[in-house]
Amino acid sequence: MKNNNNKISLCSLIKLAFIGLMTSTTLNAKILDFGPNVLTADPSGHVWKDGRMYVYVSHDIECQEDFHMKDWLVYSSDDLEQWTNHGPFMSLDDFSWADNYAWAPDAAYKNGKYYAVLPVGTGFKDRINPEKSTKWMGLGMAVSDSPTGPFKDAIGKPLWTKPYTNDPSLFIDDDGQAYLYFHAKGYDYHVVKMNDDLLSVDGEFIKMDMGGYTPKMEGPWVFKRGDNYYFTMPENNRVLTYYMAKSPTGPWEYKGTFMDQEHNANNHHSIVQFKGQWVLFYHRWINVSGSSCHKRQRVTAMEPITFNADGTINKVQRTD
Ligand code: FUB
Repeated sequence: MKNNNNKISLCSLIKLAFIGLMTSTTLNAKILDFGPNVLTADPSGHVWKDGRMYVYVSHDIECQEDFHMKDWLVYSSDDLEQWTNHGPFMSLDDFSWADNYAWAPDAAYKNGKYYAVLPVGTGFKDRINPEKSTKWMGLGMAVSDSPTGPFKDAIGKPLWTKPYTNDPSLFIDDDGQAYLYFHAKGYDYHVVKMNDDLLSVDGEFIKMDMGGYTPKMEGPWVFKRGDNYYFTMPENNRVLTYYMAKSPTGPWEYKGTFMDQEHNANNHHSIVQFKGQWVLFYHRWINVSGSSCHKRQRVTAMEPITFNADGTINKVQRTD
């Protein structure tokens, strides 16, 4: 009996050491060098079947007064050190029904095709007199044979027109079922199932049980690790917080903050596993060297992210 116990504890120790090795932090946290004066935000990281990391980003304009962006960029890497610039994978010109607000992209791979879900809009947001605003946003669905494009607007119209929607997160579960989470005033914390073609929705919006806590948010990101599902978000658009659940539609249990806010400015992130290491992509607001702009601008950054034995996320400190 004693011997058996000893064996078990030795086994456990070896297992723990192995898990420790598997989860050890080798990633260098950094601001990603996407080339001189390239300003990017809202990173959506994905590892596709070739094993490379692809990061789809919004493309900020130098010293922009508002978020009137025009196109999206994609970068890829085999080591998270050297990044290949694949250029814009789509722009507003590719949508006949939208002419502004090329905002936070997401992407998915299904049935041999790559999909991009892209928030775009029309009209004007009057920040001084909001009642005069005419701005509207919806989700475009684009498809390509390659992860880097060219992508084509696959339905020639928004996925839906009401509610006004942006910041999509497209999650595909192990059984192939796709779920679309998004930011939409009055519809945050809803999810909709996608049909197998990823170009149409299957059923109604599902209002999720968030355990009674539904603060203002945008930019949700959903992922799965082991048998835990994570619904993560910039709470109040700034602090990265999360919920956990045993199903992609909840019920969700709020777990708190994993990254504090910086400069009282928005954040937008994604979390993805790459070669055994979990990675947090997010954006920072910094004074960009070589730029003539005298205010902080957005750049994509990454940090390693680690988990406790119970699946909870350890708090991430921004690396200077
Ligand atoms: O980049 C435009 C908007 O700013 C995004 O959609 C939000 O998540 C925020 O990052």
